[in-house]
Amino acid sequence: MKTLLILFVFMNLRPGHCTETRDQILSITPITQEQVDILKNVSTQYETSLWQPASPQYIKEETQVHLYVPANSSETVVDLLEKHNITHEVLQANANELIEMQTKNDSTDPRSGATFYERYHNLNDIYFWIERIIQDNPSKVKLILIGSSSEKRPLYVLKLSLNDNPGKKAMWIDCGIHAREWISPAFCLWFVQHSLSFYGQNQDITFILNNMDVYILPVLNPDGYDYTWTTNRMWRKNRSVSKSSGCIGVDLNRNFDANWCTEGASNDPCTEIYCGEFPESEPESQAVADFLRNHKDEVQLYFSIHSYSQMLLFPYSCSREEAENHKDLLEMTREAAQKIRRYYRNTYKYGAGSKTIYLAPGGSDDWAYNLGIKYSFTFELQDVGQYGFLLPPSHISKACNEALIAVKTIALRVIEKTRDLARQSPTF
Ligand code: 0X9
Ligand code: ZN
Repeated sequence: MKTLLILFVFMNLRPGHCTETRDQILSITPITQEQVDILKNVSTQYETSLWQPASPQYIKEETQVHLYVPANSSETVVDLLEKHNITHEVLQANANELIEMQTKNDSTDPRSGATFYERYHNLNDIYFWIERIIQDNPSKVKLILIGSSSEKRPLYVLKLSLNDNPGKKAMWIDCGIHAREWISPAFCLWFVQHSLSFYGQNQDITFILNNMDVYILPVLNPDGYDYTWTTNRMWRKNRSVSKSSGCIGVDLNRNFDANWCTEGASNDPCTEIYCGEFPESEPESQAVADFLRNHKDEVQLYFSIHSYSQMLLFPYSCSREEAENHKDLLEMTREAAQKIRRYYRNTYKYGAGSKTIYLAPGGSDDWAYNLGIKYSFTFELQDVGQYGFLLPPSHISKACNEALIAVKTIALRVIEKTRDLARQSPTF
């Protein structure tokens, strides 16, 4: 009986003998240029979604590629890789299950001890959350409507102002510029909750909020985010319709006016890194740029939250040039990465974007930097690819705490530095 049972289990586990093939996440490492070309081809010609890098143009030899392969193309894709001897391994054999886990809002499940902030939320729930935060904290949080998306959804910024110290500066945090990076909006919610709960309790957050207001945009790309909940979990761009091609979406992190649409972006509307018709052609990027232009004397510190790959990046990504305060930025991210390692035993890379990840022009961090916000960062949160964009809800708390300690470390340093500067400048 036991032998029969083992035989039965074995037969059902044999590749190609599964009752049902599921969506998979593959990690593929091309070695030769020929393999690179084949892989570029596979990722564009077959129904797949390239996770890492963001576009086939960045695929290079001896660098891991993460590819989401839907069940219906998995046999063809794997056969092609095998035929050309391209090294690959399965990171996730059942991505559908991961998607289900992320969307199941198990507040009704009594076994789940997860709090609101340890779950992912759809756009409507986030709008409701914003409303509730404002109602519950009328003296601490203000709601600012900075514009609307291309499908006319509101773009709300929360202003946290917990203290009325005169001449207070501010930091900006945006989340969800890329639709599929769900841990990012989760972080914005986490940050607000942490600030409101621990102001007056935790020394660092109290000091930061005594010296800075915080502007938080929880979902910069609401149309894209909503689309990942309703239709395509792998969507990256916004949802504006290109007149010329009929293809949909602009990569909002290629649409800012920082070496716009040069190497590392594409003018093809059908690609994932389409830069748009002109800089700030999209209502979402324009709203952010307008707001920051109007608050540039106040905002000293800029954060844009992405995933995945565990990196703390700073300008420039739009060129190989070094930022004028490169040393300061490097030191700040080094310290933040060290804190993450010490407190959470996790490794984050850090450095200028163009050298640490890839050349990618038109990004919000570089644009904000050039506007005069000299402390400008992009964080890529967890993980490094095991789950990628499908990071399970049980990982939210650790991922957010890591990002939180990095934000706090950098904010404290910025306050310290700008205070020194203020002391140095002559008083009349
Ligand atoms: O390519 C991007 O926009 C970011 N990586 S992601 O995988 N989340 O898409 C990196 C952004 C780094 N900064 C700039 N390119 N300015
Ligand atoms: Zn991103």
